Amino acid sequence: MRKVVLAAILLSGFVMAGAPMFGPYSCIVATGGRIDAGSYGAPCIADWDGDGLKDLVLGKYTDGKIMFYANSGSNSAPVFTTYSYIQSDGVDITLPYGETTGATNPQVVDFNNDGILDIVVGDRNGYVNYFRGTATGVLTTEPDITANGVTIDVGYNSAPVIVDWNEDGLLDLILGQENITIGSVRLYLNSGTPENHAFTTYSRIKSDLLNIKWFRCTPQVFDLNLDGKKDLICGENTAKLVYYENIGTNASPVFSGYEYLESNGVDIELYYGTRLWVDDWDEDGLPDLLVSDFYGLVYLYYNTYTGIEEEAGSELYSSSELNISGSPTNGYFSVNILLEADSDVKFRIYSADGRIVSESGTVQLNAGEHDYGFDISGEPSGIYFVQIDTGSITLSESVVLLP
Ligand SMILES: [Ca+2]
Ligand SMILES: [Ca+2]
Ligand SMILES: [Ca+2]
Ligand SMILES: [Ca+2]
Repeated sequence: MRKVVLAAILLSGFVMAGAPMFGPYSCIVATGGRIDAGSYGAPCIADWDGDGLKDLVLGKYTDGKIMFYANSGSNSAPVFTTYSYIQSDGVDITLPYGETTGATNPQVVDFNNDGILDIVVGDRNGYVNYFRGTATGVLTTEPDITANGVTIDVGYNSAPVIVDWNEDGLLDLILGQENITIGSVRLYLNSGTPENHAFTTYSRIKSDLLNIKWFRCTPQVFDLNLDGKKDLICGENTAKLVYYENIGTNASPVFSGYEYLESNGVDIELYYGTRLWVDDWDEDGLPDLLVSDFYGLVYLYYNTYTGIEEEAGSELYSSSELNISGSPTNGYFSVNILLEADSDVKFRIYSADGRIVSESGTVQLNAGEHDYGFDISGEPSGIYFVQIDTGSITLSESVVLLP
């Protein structure tokens, strides 16, 4: 459904930076052939041994361990030979896995700002594991990450990302999960200090005001289209890669619709449970994709992006409009907006008694037409209002939700 909405946005002249384009894949190799995590690899690229060369850290489903391939080549042409398992407190890190799936998806990050790399990683049982680097160069096992003093537990297949989501200097936790009943990407903002994280409550990451839902979602956060704003890319169980371009700001990301990332013009669709990383593998300035799936190999897709779409025709609009189609509705309806000028807009849906049902962050939109889909099927029947606030004008229109 939202794929269709996105197409409508493109057709109506919405100028997008465009999704990156990728070529055919090759497999990352080491001595002896293709690197193979067994099943459900989860690549992470970081200079784990601190020699200035990026390395491959590879989580694996098969036994819940984390492989480390040191790069003995260069940063623009990595070379791998053998691996070792990453240890904590002197034993191989071994995380729970099971039921033909797993979530040993390491994030190498200096989580406590002491200049030493740490590892934060999910597991089958839904917890967020924290292995802290120490001054002697080894990891020590810390308690699982908590929120309000309670161990975070998403049920199954926790998939953490550590990133400063709101650009306040504190690393936050983005957390994918298996379950899609309510939503599958949580956001825990850090209210602690750079040295001591503190998480309390979470919100859910949304697109078009709806919670993002992908079964066994494995999110990553990178600026994939190089516009200076972090984007969201989700691996998921049917093995596509779902790209949410950030149309808000870097400190307040906003998503509308999504696109599947493509290889040679065709949706990338591997075999169950994609887990991804983004790295400029050949150092040509364009972010490339590393992906693994059920088969455990690590696929490399080079970015073949050639440029930004040209600005759409400079039609002039004499006034802004908001139109709704699909009302009365059982839940889903679409909104067409005509903007007379480039605007920073906020979307709001509220009920007849003034209750705000949902509200977006600020979205930067170009002059012209835009189409969005909304779903209010979870709300009681009645009259609702969709409001668009551009700062200078406010447009609103009613929609009737049938019982
Ligand atoms: Ca290295
Ligand atoms: Ca650290
Ligand atoms: Ca933050
Ligand atoms: Ca971006």
